[in-house]
Amino acid sequence: PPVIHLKDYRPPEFLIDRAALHFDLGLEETAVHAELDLRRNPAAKRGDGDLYLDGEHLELLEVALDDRTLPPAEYEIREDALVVHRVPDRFRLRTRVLIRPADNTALEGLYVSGDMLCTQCEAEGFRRITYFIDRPDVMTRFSVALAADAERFPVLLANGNPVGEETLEDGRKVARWDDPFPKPSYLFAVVAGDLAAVSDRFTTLSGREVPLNIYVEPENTDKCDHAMRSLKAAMRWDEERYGREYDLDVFNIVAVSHFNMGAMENKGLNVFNAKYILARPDTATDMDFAGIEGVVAHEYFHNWTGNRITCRDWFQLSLKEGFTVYRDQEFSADQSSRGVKRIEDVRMLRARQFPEDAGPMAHPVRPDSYIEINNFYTATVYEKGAEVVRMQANLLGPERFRKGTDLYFERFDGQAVTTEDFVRCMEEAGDIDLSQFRRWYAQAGTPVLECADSFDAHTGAYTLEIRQHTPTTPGQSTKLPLQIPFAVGLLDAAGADLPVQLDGETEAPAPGTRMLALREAVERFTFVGLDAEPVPSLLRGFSAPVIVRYPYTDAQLTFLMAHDSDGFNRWDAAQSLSVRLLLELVAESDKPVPEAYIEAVGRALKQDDADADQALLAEVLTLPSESYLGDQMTVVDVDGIHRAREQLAAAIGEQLRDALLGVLERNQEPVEYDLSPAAMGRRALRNAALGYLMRAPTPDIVERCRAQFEAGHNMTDVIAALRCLVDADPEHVGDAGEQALTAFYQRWAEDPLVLDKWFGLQAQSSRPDTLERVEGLLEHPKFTLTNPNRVRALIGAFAVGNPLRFHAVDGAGYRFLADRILELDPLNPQIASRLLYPMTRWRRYDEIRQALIRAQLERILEVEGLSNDVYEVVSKSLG
Ligand code: HT7
Ligand code: ZN
Repeated sequence: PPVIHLKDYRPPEFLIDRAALHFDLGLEETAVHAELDLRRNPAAKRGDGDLYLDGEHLELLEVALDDRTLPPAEYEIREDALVVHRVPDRFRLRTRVLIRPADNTALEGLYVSGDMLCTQCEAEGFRRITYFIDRPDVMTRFSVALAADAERFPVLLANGNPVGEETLEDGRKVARWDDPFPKPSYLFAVVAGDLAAVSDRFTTLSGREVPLNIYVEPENTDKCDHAMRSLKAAMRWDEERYGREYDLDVFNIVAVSHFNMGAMENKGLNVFNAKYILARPDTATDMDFAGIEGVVAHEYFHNWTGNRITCRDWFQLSLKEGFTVYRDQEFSADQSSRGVKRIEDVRMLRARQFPEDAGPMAHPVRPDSYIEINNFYTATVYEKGAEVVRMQANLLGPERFRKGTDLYFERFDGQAVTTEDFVRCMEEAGDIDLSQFRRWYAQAGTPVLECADSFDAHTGAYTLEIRQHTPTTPGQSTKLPLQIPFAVGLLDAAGADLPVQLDGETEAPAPGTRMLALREAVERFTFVGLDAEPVPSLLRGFSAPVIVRYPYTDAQLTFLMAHDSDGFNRWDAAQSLSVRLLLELVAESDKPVPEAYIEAVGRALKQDDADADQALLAEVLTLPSESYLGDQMTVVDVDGIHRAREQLAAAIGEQLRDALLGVLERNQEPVEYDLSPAAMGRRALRNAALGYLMRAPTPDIVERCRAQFEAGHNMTDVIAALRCLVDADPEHVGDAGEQALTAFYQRWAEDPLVLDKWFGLQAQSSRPDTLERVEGLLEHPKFTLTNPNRVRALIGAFAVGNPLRFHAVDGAGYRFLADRILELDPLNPQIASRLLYPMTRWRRYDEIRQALIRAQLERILEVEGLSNDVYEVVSKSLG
């Protein structure tokens, strides 16, 4: 397959100013009639005189130019295009095509989910709906007429504003929609179905009243409150924080059961994976609620960062995604605990983006080539992209950053632009030079900062030396130094912040954090006015997406964990301490857990009082995941990591039993369910404590756990208890795990999103027979390969969430995954390709496992007719 390069970008030869589309909707067959107003692009070079329209899986019925039906000699139908020969400079093109939604298992273009019809056009799905110039720098005014059977499809939605509805004599209904804002085809959407609306209204800053509707299948109307609340909060926040008002007469959201990703920001008609809309306390966990708040806001924020201003080409994807993730992170931080949100975001970045940046699919935030763009909706483009925007926001400070974003919105409204355009606005409004900073967009790999220090007791000078280097990544062997904002604090012996005064400065600043600007490969900073050697607190607040190496002693980490004024670094010190100990336990299987460690955890538990931030405490108490521990090793020791982590958790559970029981007592669930950050924090802390206690379970603890499960007070508590019961050794809990699973299934068999949890929990169990069980579940009547959520819940959860069993040394896990990928690829290449992720990391394992994984990758690559999606990931992984 061809490789597409950023350096080959050329403006489109033709523009489409207006598109009038008429859909005759049916599940089996839909007819699409398109009327396009085209003109030659004055900014583009003249080509061969032909018009090239993208189109795939379309049956062309008719093509007419300026009302003249074209004979076959005047056009050519290719597998992926319609070429109309020798067209004039300005003309109207009409096409009529047939598409088959019910056969569309790829879920791109127009497809069927349950009884409804819906579309997904990003990135290149519109070409499966009609012939078009399907690229984001062609911005078009769309009007749409939808005709369908009025009984089966009473709700007919498209982008923009509704401009009329009528029912015809034959029982069909026609709805017309007009979107006044020119947009790229990837933001196009239609939905048709027998849907129920949950409605509300929002009054914008300028006083316009906008109806808001969330459309769901009728049985789900009682699960939309949280999504609606989140939407209204996001609308208000965008006005207050960025001065951005909503711009259409109505805002519609639709929840869909079959969806490849989280959600889609189609103009005025956001389409969501039901997982990110539907929630009730008894069906959704606190994490689910937080996910909904974040994704609803994210899609809404795209209205300005993505829709009004869009991407020139797909290499600029982070222009909209990085900025919008930054915006949703800040929104969520403002809704609850800023500190905890930062920890969650960094945890996720380290778990997903750092490994990507160190693996065979590593690419810059602005990639320079791809085979299949769907493979580049990555943690690098999204999460690292958000960090790159965050660094600019921090470099400018809030006021200048706002000036920068105002300038960006004013200058580029209605245009398709580049990350370079964004940075230039920041530069101009911030009056700073970002020329070196731009490398963050172009250079892949996670920079490593090696830090060393020395203290001169005579002069009171403390010197910090920082060496930055970025490991090579595929296709990028030389790396240049980056501009890195590096936040530093210095602590005295009592744990208080010292003034961070640079040599040469006459006045000491107030004690606290100092932002250093790293630019060179090696930088030295000397701080003066110190009475004794300080303890450095480095990269406070995670001021840049880098890895810091500094030879902290255990005592220093324990000290930082207790005293650092920076909440993020208190957590990070606790993580580093746990990582270090766990890696020692991996290396030395009979090493006992040191008392000092248990004491440090005990001290953390003592902080659980009325004034404490329980959510933060829960984060501090959470051990690093098995995969994160693997990332810290030269060769991942799958079994050793699991053993060590279980050993440590059991030691905490046994030795701190009373303190943990105290946590359970103090943080009991009140009768009235509450979704406040404080209540969520209490649940997180209590369930963390329960998790430890269940590692060393006595009958009374098991009983408590079972009671929490049976009480069924809310899904957070139910799932936490169920996970403990399923993972516990039957020697301790008998068949309580099985019984609980059965009860859970009976209660929730008809709720797909809750049932996904049931599949996922079993797939993640560390029990030795898990793979057999997962294979059995493939045959379960409720399992299907055609629903991505179900696939992720069973197959994805096993491959990514169960390193112990997936990486079993007999290679059965690898064979299992390769088989599933090959089954899925013809159905849904996007999902097949995403499932490959754990196998792309094969070089991280021992020789036996390397050979086993490689063999499966090679087996996949030999299959004929592989999708571009799977081909690209497998070939790059092996390459
Ligand atoms: N912009 C959306 C990306 C998306 C997507 C991309 C490819 C294939 C299917 C997709 N569904 C959604 C989601 C977002 O970032 O907001
Ligand atoms: Zn997005």
